[in-house]
Amino acid sequence: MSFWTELREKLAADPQRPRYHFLPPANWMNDPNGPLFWKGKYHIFYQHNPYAAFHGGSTGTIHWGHAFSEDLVYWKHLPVALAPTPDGPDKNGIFTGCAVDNSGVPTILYTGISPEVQCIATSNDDMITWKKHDRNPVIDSPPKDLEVTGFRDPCVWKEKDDWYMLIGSGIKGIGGTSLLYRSKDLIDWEYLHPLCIGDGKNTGDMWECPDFFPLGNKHVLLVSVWRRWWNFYFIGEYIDHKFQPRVQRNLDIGGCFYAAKSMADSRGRRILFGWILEGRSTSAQWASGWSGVLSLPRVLSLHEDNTLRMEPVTELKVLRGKHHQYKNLHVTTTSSSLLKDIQGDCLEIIAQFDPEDAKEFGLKVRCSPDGTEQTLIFYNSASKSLNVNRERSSLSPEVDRYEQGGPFELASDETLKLHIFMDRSVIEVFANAQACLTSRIYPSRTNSLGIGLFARGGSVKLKSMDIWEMRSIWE
Ligand code: DQQ
Repeated sequence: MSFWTELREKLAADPQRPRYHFLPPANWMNDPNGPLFWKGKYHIFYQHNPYAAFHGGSTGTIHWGHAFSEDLVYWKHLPVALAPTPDGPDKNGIFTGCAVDNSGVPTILYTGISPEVQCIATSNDDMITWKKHDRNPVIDSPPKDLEVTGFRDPCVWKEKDDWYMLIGSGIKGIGGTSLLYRSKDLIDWEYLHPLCIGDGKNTGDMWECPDFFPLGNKHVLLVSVWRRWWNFYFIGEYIDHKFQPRVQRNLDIGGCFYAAKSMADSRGRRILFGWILEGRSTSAQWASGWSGVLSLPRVLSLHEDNTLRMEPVTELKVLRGKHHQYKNLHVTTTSSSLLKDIQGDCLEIIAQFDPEDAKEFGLKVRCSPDGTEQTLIFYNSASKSLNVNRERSSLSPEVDRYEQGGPFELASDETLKLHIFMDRSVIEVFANAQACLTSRIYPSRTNSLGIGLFARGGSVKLKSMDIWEMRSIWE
């Protein structure tokens, strides 16, 4: 059997590999790159090592993988879009960037390394093959008068006749920033100024993967904080090419969601994707032959309090199979049994709780019958936080066990709606469309499939719970 056939069979049989989240045919992926709605199709590129399940740093391993979808649910793989050119400015790797429609010419702007320089490539066959520009790199160094912590991940948009570009960066000793450039033709760029500068202590000293777009009557800046694995979003006013952030929040409180990037589609929606990181050792990733998953597409809109509303795209409903429903259950400290007629590792769950006096309440998922494996997804009313407890998620020594979560506050008398997508090792939670929490678990027992409800320090009422068994996107 050939190496690739053997790998494909191994991946198909892997019980941890998600079935309805996009991921490459094999090996490594990290950041989503250059999402673009082009001729009725959603295109997504991604950081990809096609040869093994590790990143490889600046050793020339990182390419741009490519796929498209007609509905944001079912994806088709396309050939690798960009590979390092030996002796070119990207010989050590094709890092993150964006894609734009330049009057009918799909154009990618990306970072070549090392050193970090900005490059451009175009396609004249509807994005199947790409030609790198002869004048690469189009920006060969950071602004001379700045001492920067990094210089990568261009994000480009058009205003009237001018193109604007943000480059992820940081000013040494001050904090993360996004550097703003302007161009008439995407080739010759003039440096303007930092769009805004963070405070290093709170928001980190290097902002990777900036993403900047209008939403309602505001603008949103997304940044990924280098080495901290957090994405912040800032909402504020964009006036005279300066951005004044008014609101700052964590885009995902789980800790397994990074390098978020968005696109606008023909329905006027702003759709967000992120890289779902692994929660297992690097040796476990190498041995499995795959690493990294794309998040489900999230629709962003502006909440009345100027924070983000985040919801899964409604197209995902086509994946719903068998339906189970529960209503009006009173959950107390002693109700610990698992639900009888439902179990699974690929489920969509919508649970609505009316909090009573419980200090903590929520769901237990991926439970083995004897409880040796189980994962808790819960609200803590004392610390006002949403969390995933992975202490007993797996018997394997190779996985992360620490709790994940962060601030999320219910108003008094507010119902908690947890919209949960479980896809084998992936958990994505949307709470009241206001907070998202992405986590990873790797149960080791084949019978860790049970679901239950729990309350601690009081009781809670489950108003309703709908569960669907989810189909695979690849069959
Ligand atoms: N990943 C890319 C960089 C980016 C980082 C390299 C963020 O371009 O800054 O794979 O995860």
